Amino acid sequence: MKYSYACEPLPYSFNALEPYIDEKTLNIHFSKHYQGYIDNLNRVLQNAVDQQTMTIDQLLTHLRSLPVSLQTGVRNFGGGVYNHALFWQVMMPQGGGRPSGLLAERIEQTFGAFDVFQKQMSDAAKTLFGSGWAWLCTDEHGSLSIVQTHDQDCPLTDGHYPLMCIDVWEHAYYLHYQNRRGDFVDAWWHVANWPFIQARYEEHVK
Ligand code: MN3
Repeated sequence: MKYSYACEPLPYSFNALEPYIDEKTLNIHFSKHYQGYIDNLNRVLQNAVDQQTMTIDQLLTHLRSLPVSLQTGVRNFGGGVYNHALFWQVMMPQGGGRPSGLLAERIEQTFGAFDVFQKQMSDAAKTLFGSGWAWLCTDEHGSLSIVQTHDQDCPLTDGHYPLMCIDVWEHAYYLHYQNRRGDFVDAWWHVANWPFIQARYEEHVK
């Protein structure tokens, strides 16, 4: 993804993730919140000719080397664009279950068992104070780690490559789950897109 940014179509319909994520929430999340991050990032970069040729990955990876006047805008809105673009992809209708292949092996090696990983990732999402994200990340060696970020901060900025993420801003769940973030996180696993996440891992480590 690169300037000028555009809202690519969601790969499923707004009601496709029900009952786990309701149609109204997904519609507003995508059409209003995500579109807002895109519009704001375009505005931040409208006169930044050098940064317009960088990909969103490059902008976030090299955030601290950008002109100071751009850093807050790219951090908040660029993070919002990248994080959500990944979030839409790590979910699918009739998702859930467990990963297989190399990622499954690595999860078992790292965490002991899939269930242990799932519990730790869920805990990261449930315990994050305020607004932010829980992530499964990897690095250049293929090591796995669970990471929390606040607001729209992106793991790329701290050298982690994100494989999957759970958005725990209230806008991701409040209409349906109200204050019950834990119920949303537990339900989220039913829409996990393991084929995509596995392929992303294998692509990164090859
Ligand atoms: Mn969100």
